[in-house]
Amino acid sequence: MAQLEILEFPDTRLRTVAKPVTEVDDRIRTLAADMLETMYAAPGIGLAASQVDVHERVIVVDVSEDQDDPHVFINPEYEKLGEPIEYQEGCLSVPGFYEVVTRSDKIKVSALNTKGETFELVAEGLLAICIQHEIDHLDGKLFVDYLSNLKRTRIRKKLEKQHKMAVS
Ligand code: GNR
Ligand code: NI
Repeated sequence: MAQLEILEFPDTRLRTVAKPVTEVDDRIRTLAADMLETMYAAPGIGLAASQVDVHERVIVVDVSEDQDDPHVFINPEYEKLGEPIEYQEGCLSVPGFYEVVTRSDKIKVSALNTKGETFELVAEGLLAICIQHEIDHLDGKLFVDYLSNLKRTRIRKKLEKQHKMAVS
């Protein structure tokens, strides 16, 4: 097991569109385990491979209070089922900023599990929100993309300043 480094906005690598996984093998299982370790350590409720600079379609999620209900989704796809819901989101790649984003409150997800088997899941509430946030990452999209240009630019400038401070 290993903890991985999380890329931060406005790193352009976060804009890479991830490729489908063609074979669920030990390399992918190790990636998923390392992503879960990284997510729990952060701590966060989800993580996409894009955030650790691996541009393959793998996400991990655990929205349980005790952080004991890990989900791994490989090549996830979803269909919106519910109503729009507003929720204040954060992102490990945009540390320290929280803004309201509108998502679907219910989705049907299909994906592969770590054995390479297809499964389907109807997700609601925070789990649905988190899965949509993670699949956005696989498409090179961040929650700040839903904000006004003004808000996004302010966040970018603050993070760029912090990044400069951290290296000098
Ligand atoms: O830890 C996280 N919390 C969160 C809160 C509201 C909506 C989405 C999230 S996901 C985020 C972890 C993360 O950045 N995943 O990509
Ligand atoms: Ni995120």
